[in-house]
Amino acid sequence: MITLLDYGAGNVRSVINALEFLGETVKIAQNKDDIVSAEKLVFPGVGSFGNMIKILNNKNFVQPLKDYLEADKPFLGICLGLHALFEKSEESKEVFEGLGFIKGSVNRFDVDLSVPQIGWNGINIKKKSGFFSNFSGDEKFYFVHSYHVKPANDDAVLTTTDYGYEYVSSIQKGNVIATQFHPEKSGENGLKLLKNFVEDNRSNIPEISSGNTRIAKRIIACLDVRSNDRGDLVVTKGDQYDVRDESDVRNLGKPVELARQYYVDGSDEITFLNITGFRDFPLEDLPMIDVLKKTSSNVFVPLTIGGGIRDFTDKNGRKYTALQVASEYFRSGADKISIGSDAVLIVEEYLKTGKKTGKSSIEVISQVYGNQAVVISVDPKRVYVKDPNDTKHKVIKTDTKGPNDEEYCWYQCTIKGGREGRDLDAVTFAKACEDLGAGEILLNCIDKDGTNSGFDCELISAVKEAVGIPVIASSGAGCVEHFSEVFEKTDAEAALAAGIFHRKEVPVQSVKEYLQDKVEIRIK
Ligand code: 1PR
Repeated sequence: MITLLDYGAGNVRSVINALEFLGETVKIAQNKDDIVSAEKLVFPGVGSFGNMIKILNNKNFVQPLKDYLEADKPFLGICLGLHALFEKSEESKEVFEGLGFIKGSVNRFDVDLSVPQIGWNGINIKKKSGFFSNFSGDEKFYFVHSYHVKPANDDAVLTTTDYGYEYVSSIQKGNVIATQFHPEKSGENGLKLLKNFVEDNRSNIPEISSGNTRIAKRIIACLDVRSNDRGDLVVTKGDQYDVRDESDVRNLGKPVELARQYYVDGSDEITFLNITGFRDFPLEDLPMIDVLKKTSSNVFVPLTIGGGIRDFTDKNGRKYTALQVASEYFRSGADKISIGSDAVLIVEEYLKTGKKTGKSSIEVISQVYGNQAVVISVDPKRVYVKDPNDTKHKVIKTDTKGPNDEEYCWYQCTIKGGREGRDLDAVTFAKACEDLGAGEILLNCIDKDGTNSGFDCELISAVKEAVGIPVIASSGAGCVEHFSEVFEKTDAEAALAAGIFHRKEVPVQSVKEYLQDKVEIRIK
């Protein structure tokens, strides 16, 4: 039996799913006695350090946790569960004391790279440990964080990882282990790691290693989901956002089955977009929540879900907040939520007033769940102009001229699935979203969607240069070469595709095989 410490924020569902998948029984610690009597304790965490310590204090968990750690009983901390072991963190403005089990602090990344670090990175093993039984040390694990631990000495350092510089990515002190990366989201290797912890394996222990680790470019399969005319939830795919054939909505498969397939094929993440979410209300769309629950029970890479995340008043006058919708998604197994239309309206208001209200969905959800959990999905389309002075928007000089030989264009944000263009350009928009607390941009492009003609590298470069958070390039992938092109021509951290995967024209494995000796990627 594993006892799981759920302090009430973030996606503990993923950890429970992974442990149950391994055949374990998981008990949630409800009170301090559950911690005292635990045989093996897992402390997963997402969110912010200050919020976590506050909750641990309110629940009177701090002393029992300290006693548990001092007794050297088996403990696995994940992400914030690692940070909690240290004395303090730069993340909280107020001074909160951590558990102080390890001397040192938690510091923000001070790098010239995108922060948060999101993606699959490697490890250098600094201590021989049964935790890595049957590993070679070359594997990659899933990281998502803006802060990392800085122990006062090397005694407990189990692994290090490079992201701009070398930092500590896991620690071990006796039976207490904690990782910055997420085993529960690290595919088969992550499951193997959890198994080593659960079974206390100590065979085939890898040697101490050194070198530089590198973060992988991510390949993401995206499933646009909606109901067809018969009411079945299907994965669909449009051409420039038009998902209908003469008869019905295009049906390219079942969401849960396809997601599992892409996981097995090596997709680094899975994204679900409820493409009619702007019209319907997700909490009334229980099938979508069911899709998430079922998928997260056997897909162990990060899951993002978007569509309909906004404040909403139903026909009976009952009000729901965007945070409630997002929380339901997180509880059902999502690791990140993505906001589309609502983000455009929020940014318009923010640019008009120059003030953050602290109440928008982007701000509220990132405060509670951390900015790494908030993706902004934007649907821009090109507006061509003859002369840059013809518009107040940021223009680029383009190699793809407009219908009247225009050499300049700007990228107009749209809402409601591309149906409504707004007076806002995608570059300004992305920057404002970052200011408001978003952790990542999912950059679609209506002109390219479903065309198989390659990504819009001009758009991607323009947005990437404007923001310091990761950018996922999306729309237009038609062959394996398009993925190497987007990574060569732009600094995008990830590339997302839909149609070529659903139509089985190019499987995920082929993309990975092709990229293998060209860019850093994760091989399963
Ligand atoms: O506005 O918060 O409710 O969110 C709605 C979400 O649904 C947004 O993220 C929006 O991008 C998405 N969406 C709305 N309508 C459509 C549509 O297609 N009619 N799909 C839609 C967006 C675009 C991509 C697609 C890539 C790759 N899909 O995600 O998967 O373009 O396609 P490709 O590789 O086949 O070219 P809200």
